[in-house]
Amino acid sequence: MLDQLKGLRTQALSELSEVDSLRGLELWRVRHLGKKSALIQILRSLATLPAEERRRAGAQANEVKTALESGLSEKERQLQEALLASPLKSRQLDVTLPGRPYPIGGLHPITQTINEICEIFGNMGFQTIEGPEVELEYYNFEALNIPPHHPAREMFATLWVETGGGEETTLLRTHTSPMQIRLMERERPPIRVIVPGRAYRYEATDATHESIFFQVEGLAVDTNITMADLKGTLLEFCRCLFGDERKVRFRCDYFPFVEPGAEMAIECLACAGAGCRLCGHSGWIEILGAGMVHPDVLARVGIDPDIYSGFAFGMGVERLPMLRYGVDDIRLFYNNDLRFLRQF
Ligand code: FA5
Repeated sequence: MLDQLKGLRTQALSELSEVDSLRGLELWRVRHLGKKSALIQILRSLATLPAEERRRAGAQANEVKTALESGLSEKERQLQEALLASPLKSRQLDVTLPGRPYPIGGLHPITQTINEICEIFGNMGFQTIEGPEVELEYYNFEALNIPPHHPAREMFATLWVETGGGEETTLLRTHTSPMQIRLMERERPPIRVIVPGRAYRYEATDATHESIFFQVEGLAVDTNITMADLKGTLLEFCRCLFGDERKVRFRCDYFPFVEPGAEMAIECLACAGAGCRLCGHSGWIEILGAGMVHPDVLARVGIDPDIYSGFAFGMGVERLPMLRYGVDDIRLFYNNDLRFLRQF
C-alpha cells in the first residue's frame, strides 16, 4: 500500500504540473481528491488494516493528501494570477479614459407638472401644503355641504375604508377639497394655499380618467375676495402654463361647497377644438372645478361670511401635460414605459 501511495503522489503531481486552466484544475481535483479517487478509497479502507500497518499507511496517506491539497491551492493561485495578468498584457489599458456613463433618473412628468404649478402659484403668494389621503367622511363630504343621500355624492364614486365598529367612517379622498376644511379649522384669514395630492375614485378608466389621479386644490380667503379674483388668478395660471394664445373656457358649474360654481376647460390640442375622441367631440377638455366658497362652509369653520369671502378651485394635474404636449391617453403616465417617460 505504501508503494501504491507513493505512485499515486508522483502521478498526481506530474499531472498537476500539466494543468493550465481552472476548469482542468477542477477535473484534476475530482480525479485525485474526489470521493471516488484512489487516495480517498485508501483512506476509507484503513480501518480494516491491522493496527501497526494502519498507523504507517495512515500517516503516509495523510501526508500524500496534504501534499496534493497544497499543490492544488498553489496551482489555483498561479492560475488566478495569470488570468488577471493576461488582459493587462495583451491589451493596452488606458486608465485615463472616462468611465461608462450610467443612466440617471429624472422626475416623473406628473411630479414636474406639480412642481411647476406650485411655482406659478407660489409667485402669486400661495403657500403649498399637503393633507391625508385616507380621509374622514366628514371632511370629504359633510363639511363640504354634501350630507349623506345628497345627489352630489354620485359625482364621487367613493372607495370606502373599512374601519372597526364605532369609529368614524373613513374613505380614500375623492378630491383634495377636504383640505379646505382642515386648513380653515386651524388658520384664520388671510389664507392663500394650494394643496397638491392624490385623489381616488372607483370609476372605469378611459383616455381622460384614471381611478388614482392627482389634483391641486387652491383656496384664498380674505376680505373683499370676489369672483374676478378667482377668474384673474386662474387665467394668469393658464397663461403661464399654456401661453397667451391658447383658448380657455370659463363657465358655470355646480359644486355644493361653492356658490357660484364654475369650471374651466382648455381647447383640445389633439383636434385644435374641432372635436375628437379625446375631448368627447366637444373641442374642450375640462381641467378644473372652482367657485366662491359657500357661506355655510365658512360659517361651519368659524369664519364669519359677512366679513370674509373666498374662492377655491380643484384642478386635475394629468390633464395639464396632456393638453400641453398632446398626450392622448392619461394612462400613458402610469404604464411606466421609460420610452414615453424619458421624453419629458
Ligand atoms: C372636484 O373634484 C372638486 N373638488 C373641484 C372643486 C374644488 C370645485 C374647489 C369647486 C371648488 P371634479 O370632480 O370636477 O371636481 O374634478 C376636478 C378636476 O379633476 C377635473 O376637472 C379633472 O381635471 C380632474 N379629474 C376628475 N376626475 C378625474 C379622473 N378620474 N381622472 C383624472 N382627472 C380627473
